[in-house]
Amino acid sequence: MLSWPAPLLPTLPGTGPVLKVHDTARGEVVATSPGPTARMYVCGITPYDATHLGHAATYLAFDLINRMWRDAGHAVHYVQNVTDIDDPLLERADRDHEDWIVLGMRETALFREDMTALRVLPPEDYVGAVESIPRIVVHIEALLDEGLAYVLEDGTGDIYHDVARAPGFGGESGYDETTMLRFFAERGGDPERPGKRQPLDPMLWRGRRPGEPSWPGPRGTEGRPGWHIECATIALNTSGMGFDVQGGGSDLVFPHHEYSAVHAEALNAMATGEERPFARAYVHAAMIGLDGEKMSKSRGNLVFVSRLRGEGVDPMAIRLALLSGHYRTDRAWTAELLRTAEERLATWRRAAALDAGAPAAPVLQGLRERLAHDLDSPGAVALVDAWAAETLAGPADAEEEAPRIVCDAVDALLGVALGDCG
Ligand code: 5CA
Ligand code: ZN
Repeated sequence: MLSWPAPLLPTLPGTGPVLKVHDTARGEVVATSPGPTARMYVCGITPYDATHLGHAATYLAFDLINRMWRDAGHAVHYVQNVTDIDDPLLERADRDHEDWIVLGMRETALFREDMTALRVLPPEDYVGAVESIPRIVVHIEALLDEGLAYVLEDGTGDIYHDVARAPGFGGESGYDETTMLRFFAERGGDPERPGKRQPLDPMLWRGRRPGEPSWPGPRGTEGRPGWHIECATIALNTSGMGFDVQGGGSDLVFPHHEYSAVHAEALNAMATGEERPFARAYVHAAMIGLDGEKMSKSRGNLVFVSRLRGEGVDPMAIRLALLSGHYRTDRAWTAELLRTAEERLATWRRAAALDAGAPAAPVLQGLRERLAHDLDSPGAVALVDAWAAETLAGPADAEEEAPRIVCDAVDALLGVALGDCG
């Protein structure tokens, strides 16, 4: 699939520090240790509606990781998927008497525009589920051949992964069975379905149903892929095993990331005889809410990035509003949050436009330190606030420096472009 255009990324003096992030599997903040090319896979949208501020917040968190690795001298291979076939897409298209392909293409195009406006660095590989079906089928056939997957004997042609036999199941979320069963039922799983070997077995392939689109499937059947095998396959084919960060919102901790990992680990063990973890760290962004509830398409309590843009809101203010909270804190979107961000952006811009300001080098160093420590963006924002206040208050003194380094640091590390800089 087509990705989106990259924003200019200023090069900063020196090199950034080692990035530490919270890994869900280990339950603690850990140092990332990428090779020359850092590898990241982040779960992309299901394009049946426009990008809301919850999606945006999640992609901004991973954009900070991307920027920090680049600042530390790594190349970054960033992969994101598009779940361009799944139940919600078909249900929405049906409701609106629309072609599901047209719906998906339109919302994906809008997402690209929103990401571009928010200055999110684009993925090197932007990959759809539909275009990946032949590779997904190869993987499901391999699991069937090995006896790790089974066809349900109810005539539907649905295929499941026998997770009880999968090494490492539970390793990503660390949840006990009761918790798993609860989340599985809440988030698209079917623990009660008769004929499964275990309630927690996830669907790999859904046999053809009347009125639903279908593609050639495993062993000459027809149907469409399950959700978790989609991400396992796309990640394996683009990033390989043991990539540095698997990312998404905290609603993906279980079942999605657990099963993506378990599918991929089983496939890798079959192919190589080795047991290796799918990802080196599983990083999850907290949920953005509105009026006390998680912002979600199914609840309909959404604030869309594109609507705010349409109202003339500066995307840099949206970015700043979302980054003024920490990525691991569930938080609410409010009109007040946006107003504060707009004022803050105006203040930063006023300071940056001056010919001289408070010392800049400590701001660069401080931003690097704050962000390296589990993406402390609120701490980073506070540092720039202090610099701007000092600069605007200033009578000139001997220590004054041109704001250029601050502008570049805010742009390269926080992704906030300040425009004309002194
Ligand atoms: N296509 C799948 C992932 S493979 C999916 O979850 N799509 S989504 O459109 O529902 O969500 C896209 C991304 O936004 C996911 O990483 C999800 O965890 C995240 N997300 C969804 N709602 C919120 C929210 N309210 N706050 C923060 N992140 C959210
Ligand atoms: Zn995914």
